[in-house]
Amino acid sequence: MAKKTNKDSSESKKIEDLKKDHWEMKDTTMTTNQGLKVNDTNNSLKSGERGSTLLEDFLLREKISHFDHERIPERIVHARGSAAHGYFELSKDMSEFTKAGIFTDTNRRTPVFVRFSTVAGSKGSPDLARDVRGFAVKFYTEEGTWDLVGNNMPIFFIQDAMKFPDLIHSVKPEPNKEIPQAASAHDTFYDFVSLTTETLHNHIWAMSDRAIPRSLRMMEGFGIHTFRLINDKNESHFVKFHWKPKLGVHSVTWEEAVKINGADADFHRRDLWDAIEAGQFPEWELGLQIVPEADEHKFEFDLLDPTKLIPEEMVPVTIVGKMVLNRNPENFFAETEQVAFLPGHIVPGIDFSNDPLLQGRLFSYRDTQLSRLGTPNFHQIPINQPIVPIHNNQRDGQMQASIPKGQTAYFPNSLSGGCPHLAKMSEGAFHSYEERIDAKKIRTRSESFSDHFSQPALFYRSLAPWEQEHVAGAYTFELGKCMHDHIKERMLWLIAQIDEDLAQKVADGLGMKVPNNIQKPINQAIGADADPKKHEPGPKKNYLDASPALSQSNTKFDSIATRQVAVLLADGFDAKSFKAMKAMLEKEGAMAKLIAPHGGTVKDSDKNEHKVDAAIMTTESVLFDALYIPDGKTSVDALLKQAKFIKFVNETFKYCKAIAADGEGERLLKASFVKDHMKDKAVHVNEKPEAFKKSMAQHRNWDRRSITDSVPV
Ligand code: HDE
Repeated sequence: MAKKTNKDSSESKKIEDLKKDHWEMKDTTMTTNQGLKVNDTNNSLKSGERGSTLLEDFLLREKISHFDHERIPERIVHARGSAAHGYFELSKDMSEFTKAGIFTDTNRRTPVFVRFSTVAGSKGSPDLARDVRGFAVKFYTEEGTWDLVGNNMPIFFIQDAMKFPDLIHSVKPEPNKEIPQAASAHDTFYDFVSLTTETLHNHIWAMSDRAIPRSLRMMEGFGIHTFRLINDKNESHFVKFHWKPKLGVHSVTWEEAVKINGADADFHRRDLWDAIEAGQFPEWELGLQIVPEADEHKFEFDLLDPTKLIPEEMVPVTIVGKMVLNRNPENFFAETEQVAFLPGHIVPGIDFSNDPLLQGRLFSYRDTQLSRLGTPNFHQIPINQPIVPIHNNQRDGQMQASIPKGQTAYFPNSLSGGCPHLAKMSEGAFHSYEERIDAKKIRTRSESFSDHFSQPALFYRSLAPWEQEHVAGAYTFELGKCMHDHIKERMLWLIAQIDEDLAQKVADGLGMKVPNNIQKPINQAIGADADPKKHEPGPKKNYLDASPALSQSNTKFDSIATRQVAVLLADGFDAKSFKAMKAMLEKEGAMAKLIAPHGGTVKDSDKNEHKVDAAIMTTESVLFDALYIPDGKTSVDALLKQAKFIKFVNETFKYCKAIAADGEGERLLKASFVKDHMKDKAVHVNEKPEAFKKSMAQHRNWDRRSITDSVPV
């Protein structure tokens, strides 16, 4: 049993640990890396005022040479990321299932560092790519570091680690022309997907709104694989990990995503940073789905197959604690770039399952850090150091940053009194779960992994009509970007195995027919001598009509906290109506952002000055959640003079967001597409701020979507 700890001191342990490595600019004098004081960092040493630069100039050489080596290789996947510090706090003692201190000690706050990422794009790619999001959590526990390296979707594209390079090579830019960047909409990806039917479940999730989150703070996270929990009697239960965001799961539309990428390529990164700086700390609950070992074979799918989820309606998610992110990193490179997550970092009480994807990951992550960070000593980088001391006989290597003392570096020894000595399990040592194994050594895929259509169909059936339309739109867009008809036909045939109506909609959009006697794209994830019939995905099964937990229409709609409201105004806007709206927004934790014809300040009707957050030419409506136009004749007259304000209104309406106007503000609505839709339930003219709040909390008014195609923006 882990020792009980004090909440506040345990939370700050990693922060204190990192402080040892901080340094400040304040009150410092410039020096070289050797501590020599520098008196000119602007001019190189020359032979005469206009003469050649001297090789002797060690100040120039040190500065330029360091700069020359400032970059390290970007991550081969998940290169684009943003991270934050915080803590995890347990609310429910889970010692019945696990001996892990993090799940048994409700007095503890475990420090965490969390990195979110897109998968396919390069480090500088835009945030709103249609992609899976990485959701990697490093828990600095009292028993050593535990990394839960997950994604924002509960399943993965492939079943065996052996396929990972193929998957990633197919989605990355095509190797001859290095196009397209951060996009799956191209031939090689669909060539691979259509020949590898196990990808279809994760693929349909990637076509859903989950792949274009409104915010990193508004997405779920999943450990994906089935893991094990081990209690102090050494009993094992299977477990899946779920992160549930406090603000609910919300997304933008694809058209918005495309525009956001142009207007603010750092949209998600900025949103995470700003929320934390504003004290609006992102928060998730951690839930566990626990399955007793005895129930392993009770499901229609294999628990070891990472392309399958366990519907929450079949095994409920037990909430055991919460995670809060309350501090931005001090330095992007030192922390966010150099952090190294390894699924192989576990602690006593948690263990692996035989999921063949997880097993391969246990190798890959350490391997990749060796070339990315350049040394086996990457655990010594401050962000990667555990909060507990390390003692072993590993020595040397590039960038050894500690100075191990003493004569010995081997075990057993007597010269150092046998130290570091071994720990017993009763002292908290790790001991692998003693799983019984009696099997042939064999290179194959289990036949229990062969059902590839049932869960994509369950997912699609569980979505609300507006979500289904977005999925159809996404397939149509992506396949529309492919050049080869035979690839599109194979995809249409496969989509029809998931849902015929969906396939028909996509085919209509592509101007093609759903093929019915195509040569079946047999599952090719088998060896050359294997019997394809044994691995062919059978027709979809229906073991659950719908799983409401999969639909974003069943998420939380109870808050407008952290939502960004564009307030369109100019000099002379009405102080009273603005004040009432602003008071409501502030009370609810939403942000009013003033957008005016120019930067600087604007004056209200009482001659008070207000700081403008953005001049209209520097911003776009897609960066906001809702729109408000206060009363005031001169203000609205000024807005009407710039067509971009009308575009702003049209676009806000098109993407189904809430709109409010007071008094003269109505004139701007009447000058826009909204004029014929003033009765829309999320358009509020001269109503109480509370009404606007209710519409905003709904995230979008999807009832509007039948008319939005005709909005001309
Ligand atoms: Fe990863 N993955 N992955 N992955 N992955 C990496 O490790 C890999 C997989 C995930 O913010 C790499 O440090 C293989 C599943 C995240 O730093 C690399 C396989 C899941 C991150 C790697 C998978 C993930 C990575 C690249 C198939 C969700 C970013 C850089 C067996 C459960 C972590 C790095 C961060 C990063 C390999 C599949 C999540 C190359 C071989 C499934 C969130 O090691």
